[in-house]
Amino acid sequence: MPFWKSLLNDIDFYLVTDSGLSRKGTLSDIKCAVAAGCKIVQYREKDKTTKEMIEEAILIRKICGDNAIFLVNDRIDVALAAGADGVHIGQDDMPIDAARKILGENKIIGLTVHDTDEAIEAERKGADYVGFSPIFDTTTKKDAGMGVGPERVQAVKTIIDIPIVAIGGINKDNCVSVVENGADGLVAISAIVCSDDVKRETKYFIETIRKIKQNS
Ligand code: 3NM
Repeated sequence: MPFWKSLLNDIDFYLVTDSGLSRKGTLSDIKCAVAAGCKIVQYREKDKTTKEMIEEAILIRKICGDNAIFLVNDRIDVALAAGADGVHIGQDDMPIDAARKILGENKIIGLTVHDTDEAIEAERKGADYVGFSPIFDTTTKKDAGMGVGPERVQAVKTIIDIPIVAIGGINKDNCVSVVENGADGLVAISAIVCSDDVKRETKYFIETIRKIKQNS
């Protein structure tokens, strides 16, 4: 069984990288987040060449080791070249069935969904988890649209069995409501990479999520 199966079923905090927003650099962010206990990292890079991405992804693979799941946003080629554990894809990227053909059964495919119909379809087509978005307004992804609010997580959570992580505008002030509404995990970019202490902020999210889950 791949090491990531148990990590994915016990998900809490999930870091997505952003080299444009990062204060200390993507590799530093990942090192600090993994040291704080982050168990899933998605390398999301829009401005680098394929060669640069593969070189960086190989380093990320080493940092994550068997302690954190390592996914690549969108780029199946980069994921395979670097030995990543899988990919995260959007509704307009390569369809899941095509991605599965390339990646095989032992890699993770996560899909962004915006409503219950897309979530049902994602599960039916074999996604390993869904990223439900955007929960709150965000400036990190310009075309994300308006936040739908944390209450909408409940509707998605009740109709699918695969894990659901929530993304979009999540920060320390609003994260509790998202978990209380049923998110298995929380994803944040700016709340982590814009901070001057990635380790501290990551720990805060992990502990907060765990506490809410324990009490529910
Ligand atoms: N995808 P932050 S929102 C990468 O709605 C991404 O699909 C989104 O960044 C979507 O935590 C988003 O800084 C950015 O708001 C999330």
